[in-house]
Amino acid sequence: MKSQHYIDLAERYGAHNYHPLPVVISEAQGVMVKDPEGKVYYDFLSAYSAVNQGHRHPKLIKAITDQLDRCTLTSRAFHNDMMGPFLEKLCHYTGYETALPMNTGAEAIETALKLARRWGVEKKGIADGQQEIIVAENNFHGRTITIVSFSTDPISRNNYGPYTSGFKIVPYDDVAAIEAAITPNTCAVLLEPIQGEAGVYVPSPGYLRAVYELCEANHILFIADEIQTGFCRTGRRFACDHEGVKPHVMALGKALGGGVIPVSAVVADRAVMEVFTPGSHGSTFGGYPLAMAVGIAALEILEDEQLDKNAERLGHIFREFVAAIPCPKMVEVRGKGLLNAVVFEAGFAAWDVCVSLKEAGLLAKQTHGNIIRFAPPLIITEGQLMDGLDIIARVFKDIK
Ligand code: IF1
Repeated sequence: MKSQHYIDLAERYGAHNYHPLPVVISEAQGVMVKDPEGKVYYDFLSAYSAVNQGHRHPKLIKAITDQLDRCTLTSRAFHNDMMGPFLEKLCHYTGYETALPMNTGAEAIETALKLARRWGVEKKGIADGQQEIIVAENNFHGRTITIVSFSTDPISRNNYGPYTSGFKIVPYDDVAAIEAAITPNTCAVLLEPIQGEAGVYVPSPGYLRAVYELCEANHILFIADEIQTGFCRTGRRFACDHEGVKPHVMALGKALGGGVIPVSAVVADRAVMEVFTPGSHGSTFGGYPLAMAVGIAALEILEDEQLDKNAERLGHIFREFVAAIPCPKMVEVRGKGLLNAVVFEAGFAAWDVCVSLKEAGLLAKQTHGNIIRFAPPLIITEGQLMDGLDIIARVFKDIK
């Protein structure tokens, strides 16, 4: 058993900071992945939405190999000929005036937080050290000390103190709670437009718009974490588009790297971004040519293949089909586009269902014990989706 060998090695030599499904992936193409024994699976997780374009999209593979042949890393001490074109492309795609490239999602969030705190001092007149940022309960924004400082999940947060201060935590999907938390020192509100880790929790219609308007009225930055929800995942370019909201700042990541390498960014208009001055922020790899080549191709694929439209259309089919499966333990099917979750009764072991799905040829991951998240690559065809849904139906019907 080759797979067991790889699992044993990871267990023996790795830190035990994850509890993965017992499956090993050694090859991948499009919506399919393969284990070392040659068994093929549908990937209905897409590396938590980092593989929206599908595994090893030919355009991405060409872009990265062409760039490998030219130049990989320069640092920001010098200019490179890929960053400008990438920034232009990202600004056009998102509708913002400026962008700042980083690598991982957590770095994009850290960048947005630093941007907001500086803006609070330099544009709003808050005393340095007094800036406050409002965040939501059950948020997930990454793993740095500062980000876990305002997590409400004890598993992510416990025993990492001393924690970074300056954050006010309010219930999600509650505009009045944000309003009540605002003080003259509030510089930003940071939210996921749909809470991913919380179990694909979609807020009430109008919530994002109301929060944005509240921020406008109080001279506060509305920062949207679109790292998971962005780049067509929810059926629009960005989840905030569903409410016609253009946040003051967006943090982006995951699919910006097309599942090839980590590429993240923060976008904002010049009046906000200009608080960053030379030396005040950066990263060795942020904006490196290899990442920029990948980022450009990742955006071109989203546009050329209209993956927002595909996600929107197939998302409806997914939710309608799953909701109709006879399965008494299933409580709710929710989501937007191809970011969906099936909620089972409290206390139900969704892990066991994920193991059964894996045996049947489809990979998905549970969250919070009783919820399974389904998020296939956005290049999935209707035929492939129906195939995956047949597997899901067979497994769900057998749940006792
Ligand atoms: C893990 C979850 C998903 C994110 C949002 C920022 C980041 C993430 C909205 C940070 C990252 C990942 C990280 C991964 C598991 C995963 C996850 F279940 F934990 F919540 F996707 F749903 N904002 N999410 O979802 O981005 O620094 O990782 O690039 O940490 O195990 P990153």
